[in-house]
Amino acid sequence: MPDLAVPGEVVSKAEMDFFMKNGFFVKKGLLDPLKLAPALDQIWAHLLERVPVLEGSGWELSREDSATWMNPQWAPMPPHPTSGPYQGRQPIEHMGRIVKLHDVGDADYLLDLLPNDQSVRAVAEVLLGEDLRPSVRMRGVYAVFPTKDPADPSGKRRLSGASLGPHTDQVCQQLNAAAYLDDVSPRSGGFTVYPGSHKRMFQAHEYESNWSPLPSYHDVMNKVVEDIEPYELVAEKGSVIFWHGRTVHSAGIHTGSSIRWALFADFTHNREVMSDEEHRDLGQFEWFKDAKLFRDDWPVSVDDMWRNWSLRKGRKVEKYTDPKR
Ligand SMILES: O=C(O)CCC(=O)C(=O)O
Ligand SMILES: [Fe+2]
Repeated sequence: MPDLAVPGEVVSKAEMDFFMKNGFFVKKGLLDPLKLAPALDQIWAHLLERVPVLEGSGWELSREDSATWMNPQWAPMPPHPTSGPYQGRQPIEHMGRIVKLHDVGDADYLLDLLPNDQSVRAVAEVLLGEDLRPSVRMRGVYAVFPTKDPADPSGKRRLSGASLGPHTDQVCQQLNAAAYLDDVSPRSGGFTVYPGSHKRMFQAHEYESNWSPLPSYHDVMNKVVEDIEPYELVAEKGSVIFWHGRTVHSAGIHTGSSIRWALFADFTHNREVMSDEEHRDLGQFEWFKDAKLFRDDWPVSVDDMWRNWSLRKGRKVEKYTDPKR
């Protein structure tokens, strides 16, 4: 995307307009490099120690030898727990090209790097509101490894990295952030969005933020994928992508040879939320996201999707009225 930043402004008018029109924008170099470099060292060490490798595969991952990054051979995933604190999702997911380190989502060094970093939080506050839920966890580190179909050494046909999986996320979606921990070049797994899809998907829900798809949801989604050209976010390390929670998105196509390292976080208004039990009853228990369902949410407004955002007319929303009133 064009660089619309204005020095000295947390979010420029042009950035805000771009975000409202397209449902996302990128802040380049937002992360503190002094926190970023040691964080990536720690993430690598954690991944090497904790993610199990397929026994007998002979594969050994090495940070120093990028040739070992291709076609990772992880051990089979155990089934996701059906009850308990990790219901629905193992703390680490390792499936082909994707590794999701949810287990580090509450680590201080990562909370300090992204959602609790002053510069990052300042952007979220200007967009969404000053009174945001304190960040105690993130989704975690999502790595996309390079893959190549061994049957086609030319690399033209890639097994798992060659297609997109457009979707929107569940639970409560207001403002989300993806931070690149290393440079992401074209066709290397960059987070991919469907510009403008947030407006259509917003209207395909009953409520503003809580997961509440209308019967039209799937048709609207199919139309988005048919009509809108996906936009792959290529950016250098330290860049942070902010996206509206209803924006259709996907992990990117990856026909390159590097690892796409990204950290994912959620921002929501600091309002009363449902209990874990209520989330379980609704089939919306996602322990690894800091995106709890609001106890009361506003019905979607047909004519003002930004009515509860601080970016609206440049005004900051500091206090929220009870939607029931
Ligand atoms: O890793 C990515 O780029 C996308 C991940 C994602 O969309 C998700 O897990 O919901
Ligand atoms: Fe997603």
